[in-house]
Amino acid sequence: MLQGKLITLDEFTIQETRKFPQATGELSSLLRDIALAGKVINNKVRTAGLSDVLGKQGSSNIQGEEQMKLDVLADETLIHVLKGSTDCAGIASEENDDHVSYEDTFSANSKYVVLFDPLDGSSNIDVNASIGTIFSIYRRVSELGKPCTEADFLQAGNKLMAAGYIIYGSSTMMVYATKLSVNGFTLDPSIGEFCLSHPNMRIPENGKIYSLNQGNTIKYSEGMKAYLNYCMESNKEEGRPYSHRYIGSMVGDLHRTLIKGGIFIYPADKSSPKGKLRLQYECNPMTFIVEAAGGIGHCGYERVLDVQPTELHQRVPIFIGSKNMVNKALEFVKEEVAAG
Ligand code: AHM
Ligand code: MG
Repeated sequence: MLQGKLITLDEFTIQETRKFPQATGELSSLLRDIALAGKVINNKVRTAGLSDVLGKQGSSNIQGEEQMKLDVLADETLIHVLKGSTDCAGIASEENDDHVSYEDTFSANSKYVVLFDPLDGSSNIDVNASIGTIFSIYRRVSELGKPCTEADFLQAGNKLMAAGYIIYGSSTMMVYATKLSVNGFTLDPSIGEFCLSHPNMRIPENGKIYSLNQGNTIKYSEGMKAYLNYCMESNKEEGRPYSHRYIGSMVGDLHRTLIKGGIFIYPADKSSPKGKLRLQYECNPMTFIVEAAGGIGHCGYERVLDVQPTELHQRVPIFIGSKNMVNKALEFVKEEVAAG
């Protein structure tokens, strides 16, 4: 905060835009629309126990995963708000089979597309634990004035313009990153605005927490098992074992990792040889944020942001977090990854 004065998300993005004389303000305007959708979703999440929005929807998404009612509500909210935006040519969502192209004149002339996981950590919805919305913004590669195409959504993460998440935790926060910086804004419910609370976030180079679904150990590779052993027992460098923390909500686990340092892993295993988490909706945006804050996101064989997507709902393994911890974990798995 500047001299105790509240800086809203809008004020902040406008100030940032002014640093670039050629900037048009479209990105700021798009962020405002995403923040609006976040506030609407937040409202549904905060009162979920009082309205009929807990529980299963009774349908499955493209990946065969059971949808929760709030997954669907959050998805519909983002699609609706971004359709009304003057700066979004189309969207792709973890919950939908294909991308959606907005075909009105404003949208067709918009230069950005947005990808999102509307409500990540769905298994936590009914137990009131942290969940989140993850978003990515790319400059489209298709011709302006025409509907956007699938190619706009199959860009590598290293082409991202901005990415962020909204965490519905003990407070609601929006964290968003450009290549230049990562900043966190806490929702002040009394004025309905996200206000700058965590300027210029940097992830510690080391941490003391590892985060993964340890119940899957039996399915892990030998390298992964050896790394787990390192975390639990033979971690002499720290003089004590690391602590294990796993919410099972990537946004919640990575928000903690960003602030306190640590490593979050969702590796490939025997039943999910490509890992579980989605490249475009989860791994790319979270890696973009973590790398802009000084950390690393890696698949074990390639930097996450350099993976060229070939399909919308592609999955990749991920090792992400504090630089030194991720590099250490990669030492354990790199030989078997190289051997295929
Ligand atoms: P979702 O997008 O359907 O909620 O799934 C993604 C979530 C991540 O937030 C979390 O890291 C992971 O799935 C947890 O999976 P698991 O229950 O296999 O540990
Ligand atoms: Mg998800």
